[in-house]
Amino acid sequence: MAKINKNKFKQSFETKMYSLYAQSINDATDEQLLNVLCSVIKDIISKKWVDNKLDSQKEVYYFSIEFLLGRQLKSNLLNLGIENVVRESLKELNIDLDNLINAESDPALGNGGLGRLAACFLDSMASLNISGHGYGIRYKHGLFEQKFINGYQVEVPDNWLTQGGYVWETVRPNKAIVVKFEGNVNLIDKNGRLEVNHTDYLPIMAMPYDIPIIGYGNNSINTLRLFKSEVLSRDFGPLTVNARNSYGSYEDALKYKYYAEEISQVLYPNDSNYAGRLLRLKQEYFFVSAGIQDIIRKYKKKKLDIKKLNEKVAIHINDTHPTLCIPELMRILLDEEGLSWDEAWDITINTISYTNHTIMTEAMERWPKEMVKRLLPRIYMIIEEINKRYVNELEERKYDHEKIYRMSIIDNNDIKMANLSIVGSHSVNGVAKLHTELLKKEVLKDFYEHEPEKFNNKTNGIAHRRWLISANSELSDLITGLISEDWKTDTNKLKELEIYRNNKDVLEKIGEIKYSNKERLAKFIKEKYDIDVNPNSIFDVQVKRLHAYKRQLLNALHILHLYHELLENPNFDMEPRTFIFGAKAAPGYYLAKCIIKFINSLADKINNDPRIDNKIKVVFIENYGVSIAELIIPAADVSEQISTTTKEASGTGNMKFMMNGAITLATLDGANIEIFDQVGKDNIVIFGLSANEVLNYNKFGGYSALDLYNSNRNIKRVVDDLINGFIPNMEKEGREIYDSLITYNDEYFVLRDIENYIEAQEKIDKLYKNKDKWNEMALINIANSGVFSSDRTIAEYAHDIWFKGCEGNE
Ligand code: GL4
Repeated sequence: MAKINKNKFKQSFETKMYSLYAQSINDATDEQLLNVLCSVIKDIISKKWVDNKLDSQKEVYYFSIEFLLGRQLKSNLLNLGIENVVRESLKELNIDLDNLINAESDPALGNGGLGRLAACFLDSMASLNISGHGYGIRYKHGLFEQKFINGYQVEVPDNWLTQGGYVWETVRPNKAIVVKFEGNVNLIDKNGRLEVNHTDYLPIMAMPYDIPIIGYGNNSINTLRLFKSEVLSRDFGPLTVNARNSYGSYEDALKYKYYAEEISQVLYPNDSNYAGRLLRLKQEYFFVSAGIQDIIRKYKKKKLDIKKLNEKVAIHINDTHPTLCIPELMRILLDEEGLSWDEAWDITINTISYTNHTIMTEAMERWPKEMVKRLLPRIYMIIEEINKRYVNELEERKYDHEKIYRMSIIDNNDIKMANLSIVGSHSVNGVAKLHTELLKKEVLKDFYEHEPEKFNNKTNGIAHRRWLISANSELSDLITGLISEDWKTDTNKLKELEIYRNNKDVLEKIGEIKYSNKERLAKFIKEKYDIDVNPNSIFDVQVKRLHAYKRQLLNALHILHLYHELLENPNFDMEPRTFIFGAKAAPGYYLAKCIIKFINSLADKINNDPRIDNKIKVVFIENYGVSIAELIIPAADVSEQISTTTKEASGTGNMKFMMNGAITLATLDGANIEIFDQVGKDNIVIFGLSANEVLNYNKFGGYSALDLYNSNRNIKRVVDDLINGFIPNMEKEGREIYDSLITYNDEYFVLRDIENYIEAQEKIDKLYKNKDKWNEMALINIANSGVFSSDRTIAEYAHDIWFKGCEGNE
């Protein structure tokens, strides 16, 4: 832990204010105060933020095209153990720390679960003393800001680098790297050795921006290195002798500048959906090549033997976006280090490991051969060779042609990135038990049968420091008071809470904390949207990306059903409910946008209908992201995890809610299954089709949404409301949703699961009526959430994948 005293801190703060802004504290804006504070903290950690690891320790490099960090100040203070001293010192200077915490921009360099997971993993690697670093892209614009105008989603560009930079970053021009695009490649035979001559390429500079990743209470500081793309500075002259002359004319120079800067300009806003655009491919190769070159340069500086790379370096690829790590590492080992194919291949496979995050075909990356060939000529050659050798290996096994075609890396048109990832790595993992089983038995069956030893499961986890200690400090303090502080570094200890399951005082306290978190959220909703919500109502929350498979539509149709029940029978017995949504839709995803409009129109109608006596309120919170999640999740009573079974690989929001004492209402999908296993059937509410039922429908058909609609009154009533004007201002959108359900036979089984979902919701209603019982369920959930800390996940990655066979490295 960092040691600071108040006087010294205040002095440093004042000095820094003068040196940065030449003004006094009294005249400073919150942004300036924040800058000063972060700068002082950076000074405190700077000495430790050098590579002080022993040379003998293996390093892990986590490549991810997204890192959804969230604000850093609070979590840095927590991890350094200096929040209280800093708070008090600032108070003496008349500054409120919370204002500065809220003034920090929220780097939204990710879409959803996949990017947030990468951020949680960084936190856990540092906290577990693993020398583990991230590589990614410093997007100028992160995920768009969402606004609602007349209930429609409107996207506004994100501007997280408002003041030209980010408070936590340090730019390192001396470590910039050249990445080569396009051009011609000639192989020249030099006395039996092939020399590779890449000419006329476009050199792009990858400028590293480093962000410190601070471990919890252990003095360990790792690095997240994000690359910004720029035109080449003149210093690189000798390194780029064969480069295209991009400065030939004024026009050429402008074109070149545009080409270079475009690469790190904006994050693709798709979650679980493959964009397939040339620019995206450029982004992928850009950060992969820069990262791999960086690793090799560092490694060689230590004068280590390149043939032993995998003993000192582990490279992990977060889904297939960084899969070009495989041919890029091969390229360097072959062309620059002069190794033979077999030597290079052995090192590559043993260094690289891969996580698959989805089984949905629309998310599986495939790059057109021609595109890759033109943009990355040498990389294409290497992939072709990998494929050729792999197909030979499969033919030797006498597999049939169809199977070989399925398993090949290149087919008639495309390069299949998942296949390349599996073939070029030593470990392939899924992100929850069911997901890994589906990979092994369905989606990647051929590969599993071919090389079963590569496959393993690593159920996701979350940074409990951010999502419990920091976001819900009252609950965290209560826990510490009951079972001591040890749970903060060993979340399995949360289990000890179970002895309080019948302790009325403790249960009441849990209820009180939840209530005060709900009040805090209600206040926010009132201020922002002028909607009155009752903290005594059930806060029923679904926050995540908007996607048909996540079934926000099911939730909304159920609300509509309840509304009808209330209208038909004003004495209908139900606990008051506040349904809270938060979700961004990909800008090009029309159905998702229609669902947003539907929910907003429904909210408008219900919230303003005096007949139902405030029994239901619907609030769609704009611009869902990490910061607002920290306010919403601690206030939830019910956690909606209602994806079509088999579709949600894991989910991680589900874990955050559980850890904060919400009751999960879920299908047996993704990690919901493991939550069920932890808490037992009495402390979770389950509904819906099983995985096998969904798989069978998908394989053999037999589902008719129209039949259900015709035979079930409840279903007919809510589906008709989509198009009969009952909910105003959504004619077109209602029709679109109606068609997805009826005309296109309800791909995600919304209508098939709705009756079951209504019953499950009735069960929630009944359970909530008994407050002691409800709080006991909350306690059991908290007590059994320890396994979902990303510390556990990372310890497993380290033990089973990254450090396997390395003694004394963990
Ligand atoms: C995702 C999955 O959809 C999600 O279930 C999972 O929790 C997350 C992290 O493993 O990865 N896959 C893609 S693609 N986006 C995701 O959020």
